[in-house]
Amino acid sequence: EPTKPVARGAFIVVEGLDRAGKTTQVQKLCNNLYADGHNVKAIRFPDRTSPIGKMIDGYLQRKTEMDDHAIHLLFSANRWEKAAWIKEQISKGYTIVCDRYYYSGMVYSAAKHNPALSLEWARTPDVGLPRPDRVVFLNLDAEEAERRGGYGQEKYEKREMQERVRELFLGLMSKGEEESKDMMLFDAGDSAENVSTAIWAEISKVVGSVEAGSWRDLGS
Ligand code: Z5A
Repeated sequence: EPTKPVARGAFIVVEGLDRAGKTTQVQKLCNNLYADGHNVKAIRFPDRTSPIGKMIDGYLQRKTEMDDHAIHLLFSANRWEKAAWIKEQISKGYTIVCDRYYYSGMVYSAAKHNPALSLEWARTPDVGLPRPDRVVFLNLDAEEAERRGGYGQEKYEKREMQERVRELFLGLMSKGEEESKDMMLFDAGDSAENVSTAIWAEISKVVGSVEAGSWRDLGS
């Protein structure tokens, strides 16, 4: 159980392209939060361990084919199966740091250029999920991403797809809706240490406000 009484924990999402350093930064942020005395838990989407997650994993590894809408709904279901747990942990005072969320869900599906699958359609199944207190968006150009070890073998790991995803992410930030208000852009091309310092400067304030009860309610 958490050690110090707080209004609630914060819900922080880290988003970005393949190789932008999400895993690296989630780890560093959790370490900083922990060292600063906060109760913290890290999660990631897709969560490949659940039955739905295993279907997603098979698709990403090109072992199975799926209709674009069907796989989109599985990614969303994979978040819904964790939603009650996220709320419960936050209400107990744990700050959750989450590697990818519905922002990835929207932009990766919309980047497929399937005319029957718009960004608006892609948002719909995730409506009602816990809204993050802050979304850290790690911005990196495609060339730099490629320099970081090249793309792997998974479904979306191609340059053209990554460039469309990046444009759609940046588009989300300028839409003036809920998503854009929550997102904050960080230059992921800097050293991992500098990126981590910049993220900490912002997120430590957010978590402090949330714990003190002076942030909005979760989900509102
Ligand atoms: N997807 C979707 O379509 N719909 C959804 O709803 C969701 C996801 C949730 C799998 O995601 C795919 O699912 C993904 C989106 C789609 N497809 N793509 N592309 P995933 O999260 O499981 O996998 P990933 O995005 O490919 O994660 P990753 O490869 O582990 O990337 P990362 O976490 O951003 O990077 P990293 O592991 O921290 O760092 C990558 C390398 O760069 C590593 O060698 C580091 O040491 C290095 N690195 C990190 N930071 C730096 C800096 N600052 N400088 C230099 N080098 C660095």
